[in-house]
Amino acid sequence: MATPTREDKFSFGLWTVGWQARDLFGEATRPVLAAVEAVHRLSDLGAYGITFHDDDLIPPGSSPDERRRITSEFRAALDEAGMVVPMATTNLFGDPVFKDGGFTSNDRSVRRYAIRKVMRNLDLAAEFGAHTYVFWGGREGSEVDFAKDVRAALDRYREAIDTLAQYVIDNDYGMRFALEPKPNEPRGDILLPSIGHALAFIHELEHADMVGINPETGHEQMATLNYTHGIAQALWAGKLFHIDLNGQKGPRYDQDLVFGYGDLLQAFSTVDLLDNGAPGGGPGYDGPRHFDYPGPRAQPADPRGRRRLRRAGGRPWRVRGLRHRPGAHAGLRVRPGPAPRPRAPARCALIRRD
Ligand code: GLT
Ligand code: MN
Ligand code: MN
Repeated sequence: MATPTREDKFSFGLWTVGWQARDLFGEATRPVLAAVEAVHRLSDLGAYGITFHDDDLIPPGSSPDERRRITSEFRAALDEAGMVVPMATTNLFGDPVFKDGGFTSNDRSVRRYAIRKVMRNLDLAAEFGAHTYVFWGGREGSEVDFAKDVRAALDRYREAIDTLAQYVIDNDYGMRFALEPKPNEPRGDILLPSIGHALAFIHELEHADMVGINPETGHEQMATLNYTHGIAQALWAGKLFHIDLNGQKGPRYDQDLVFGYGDLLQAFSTVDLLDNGAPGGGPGYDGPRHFDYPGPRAQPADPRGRRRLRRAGGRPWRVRGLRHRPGAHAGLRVRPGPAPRPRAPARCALIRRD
């Protein structure tokens, strides 16, 4: 097995190694991991860096004194372990205020707050020497298409990134931005869902030269895209500024599972299926088929019964030594049913088979 060394330049998010193994269905199953301890343990394992969201390092609501204490302890741990902070990012998703997004919230005051929150953490990131700043817009999106004007949202997204890029330039922080695409989770649909969308967006920015992307394996796979091709395209565009590597399964901070195309349309098509036999009327469907399986007991036991059955056009059931004839399969008689008509959903579900 390959053993990582500092030269490999692996870094880990405080929110990933410090994740308390809590999912939607249960409470935390791991103890809190202090940031200082994470620094030392990662260093022992051969990592070269550690990264954080503002709120991972400094709990929201901390006083200025607490903030100073936390940052100075973190600084001391980094120096002692010889670790660096190559990247930092902002939590624009945890607080309920961001339920409709940060930069693209429909509420102007939330958009302003989001920009201010990033600026504050840019100051801290610069203090720790970060050269990359990641933007993962997990809440920038919508649950239903009517909830957000996507063109207005993209304008606002662009305005936020332009403003923050200018802030970095004005303060001479020498940082580059990396946008991290993801198609869904936690929003039903997230803006900039793929590497390609993000590249197109960057093209429209005022300081496009200082903005690239931070693609994550699982995120492209969620959209059933080829991650390697995406990375190749990012390289080709000269925009691979950072990269998140991870698998999709196993205990981890987020799920990143490949969900079905689960939107409202499927709810409508399911209702149509139950009401009308198939979504949209089912053009190629020639009606339901009923399978009658009387089972061995239903066979007339005596020869007279069998003869009666033959006269009526039926044939004795043969389960062993299968006798094939059109429309019959091993003990199953198949006959075409009537054309589909609307039925009560419960009945449909129980008796109709195709
Ligand atoms: C979240 C997301 C990650 C991002 C993080 C950065 S948070 O887990 O799915 O891939 O890198 O904000
Ligand atoms: Mn990521
Ligand atoms: Mn992820």
